[in-house]
Amino acid sequence: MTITAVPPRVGVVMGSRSDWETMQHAADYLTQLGVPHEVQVVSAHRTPDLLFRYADEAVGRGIQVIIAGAGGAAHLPGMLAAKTRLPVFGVPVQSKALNGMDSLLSIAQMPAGIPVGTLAIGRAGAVNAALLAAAVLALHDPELARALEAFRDNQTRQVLNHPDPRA
Ligand code: RP5
Repeated sequence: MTITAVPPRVGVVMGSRSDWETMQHAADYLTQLGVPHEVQVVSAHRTPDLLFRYADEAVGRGIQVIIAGAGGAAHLPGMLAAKTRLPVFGVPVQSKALNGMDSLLSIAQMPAGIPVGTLAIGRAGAVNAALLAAAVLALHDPELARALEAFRDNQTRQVLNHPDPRA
């Protein structure tokens, strides 16, 4: 039997291996929802040519959404967005020096014309980037839409079934 690898629909990229601790949460949620994705370190500063190549080739390889995490002077999401028409969701990684405020402002403050959808700093942003990417893909994917609805129903049930915070 031939096993055919499912081509990735979401690209999860990050500026450094050190971002993985945060970005693994995006990959985990995509896996939970059954969204085929790839994970790669692409640094705007250390590997600018790779960044350009990744952005240039993404559409042709079938990538539909890019999630990009970076910290500090976080150029990666904005530069990717400048080079591809794909939706780019930026995750500000919590930096040591400024607690991620630098990352947040670097990613959020894009000049008009090149949008980056900016999420919260850290784990919440990584999780929500995955959920937002899934929501975009679910517009034309009924199976994924059902998976997303089931995830949300389950999340609601968890809260309603455990109302006492001490228990
Ligand atoms: C950014 O610099 C990366 O996204 C990372 O958050 C930060 C620090 O990178 P390392 O020095 O840990 O590789 O480009």
